[in-house]
Amino acid sequence: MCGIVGIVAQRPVNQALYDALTVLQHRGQDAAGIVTWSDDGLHVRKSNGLVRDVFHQRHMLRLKGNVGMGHIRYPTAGSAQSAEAQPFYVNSPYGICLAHNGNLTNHDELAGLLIREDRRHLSTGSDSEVLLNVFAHELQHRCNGQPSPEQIFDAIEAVHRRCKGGYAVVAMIIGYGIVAFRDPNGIRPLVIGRRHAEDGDEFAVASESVALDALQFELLRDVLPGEAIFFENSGAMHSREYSGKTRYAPCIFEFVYFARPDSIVDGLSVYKSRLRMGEQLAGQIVREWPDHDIDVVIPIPDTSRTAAVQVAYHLGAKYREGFIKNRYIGRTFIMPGQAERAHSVRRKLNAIDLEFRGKNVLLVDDSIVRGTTSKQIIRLAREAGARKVYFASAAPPVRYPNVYGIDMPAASELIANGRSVEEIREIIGADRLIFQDLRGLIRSVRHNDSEIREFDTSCFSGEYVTEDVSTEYLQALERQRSDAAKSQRDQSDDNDDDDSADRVVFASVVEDDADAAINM
Ligand code: PIN
Repeated sequence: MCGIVGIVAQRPVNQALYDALTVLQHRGQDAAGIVTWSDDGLHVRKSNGLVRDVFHQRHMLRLKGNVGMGHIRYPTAGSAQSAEAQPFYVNSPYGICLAHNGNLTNHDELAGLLIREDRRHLSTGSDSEVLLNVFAHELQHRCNGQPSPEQIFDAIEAVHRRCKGGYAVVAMIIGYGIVAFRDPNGIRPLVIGRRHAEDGDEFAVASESVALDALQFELLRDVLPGEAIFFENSGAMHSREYSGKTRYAPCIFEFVYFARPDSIVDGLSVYKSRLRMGEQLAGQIVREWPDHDIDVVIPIPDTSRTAAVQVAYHLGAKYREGFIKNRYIGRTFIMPGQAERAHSVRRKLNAIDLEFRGKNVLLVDDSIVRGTTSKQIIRLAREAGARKVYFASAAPPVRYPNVYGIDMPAASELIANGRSVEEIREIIGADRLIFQDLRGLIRSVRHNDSEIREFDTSCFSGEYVTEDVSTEYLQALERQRSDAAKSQRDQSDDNDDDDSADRVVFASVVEDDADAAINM
């Protein structure tokens, strides 16, 4: 999962971009990058690591200009050591920088066509680089001199026709402005914000509205599925809806886990949807298990808290914070590699024994993906003295891989893939296991007066909204994502010490370059 931001302002944007990326950090901790543009050229800083580690005072001073964009990355597929940090850059037909959140499901086919037919060179395996080159190529066809909003929008329509998958994109056409667009199914989120300045409006686009809050921009609206936005450097905003087929089917997993609770995604409050998930889940527990003997409801921090409060309230049971989380350790779900994951729970969570001793506890989590942490947490609860340990998931079983940009394991590593609830219960060692059903989840997220009628629920249902996800594609993904494949890649890197040392030196040279201003 990744986070993106773009700003066109009347004053320097470096600090604002940094602040926005910091607020979006939960969407990826692997790499960060900012590019800005001022009269003396393009300024770039990008590297692997957290926002606070990537940008130092000297970098910030160099990121001059009133227009710029930023990205934070977590690799979508494969292992953590993937292509370079974003934004990516091409210099034809204009200098264009691009960053994206999502995943192209026809990446391989597009990459082949770009090289063979469009005569564009690709230097990484990243689909953001593919998107950038498709966009640049389509723009090249249409523009001769200053690009007009109409030409830019025509190029984006062509991008939509060629690219399949889920994507939210921000791009900077150097010297002209910032472009943003979203896939025709609106899978990945993207919002527009506005701030009134003394000499005109300032605009921003970002993956989540929390980034706008931090910058004190008002949330104007979501970018519509397939819609394209262009902010001129002067501050003028243009937009065009996609003329092709669209569906409004945002990724439901944003609401389950990824987005921050204080974000409004597609007009829906993430926080309220999680409250409703708890309410629905409690209803389901009462229906399926009317004579339950739950003494206390305990959330597995952090995401599940919002739902767990409502589960307890609607069950009429006590709500207690039984686990304390060390806040200086990364989120388990997005830590690469099974081995690290297996060790991480005790480093991350500690139980308060008195909340468990002699009690029948209901642990609530937002979802069960691999089931590895659930299993360890249930063990922790038993060691803390619980009499019975029940487990409830605010989302249905994750049975299928996500192909639209959420970093999920291979299907074979999802505990619910091909297993019944009873089999999962046995593996994780719970005395009882309850999953929210999909209808309950959809009902929780979809507010009555929302215009959103459907969601991408593929990781629960196996139905992919883009309808192009074939068995062959899923098999290739399985080969790429599986832990076995990852550790094989890790091993071949280890066996290749001289080569990797060269790569490090090369990377540091690139880094120095990346710091510098590129004059146009
Ligand atoms: C983690 C939220 N949440 C916890 C992410 C664990 C699945 N996992 C998905 C549960 S946090 S497992 O609250 O944001 O820190 O099923 O893969 O073991």
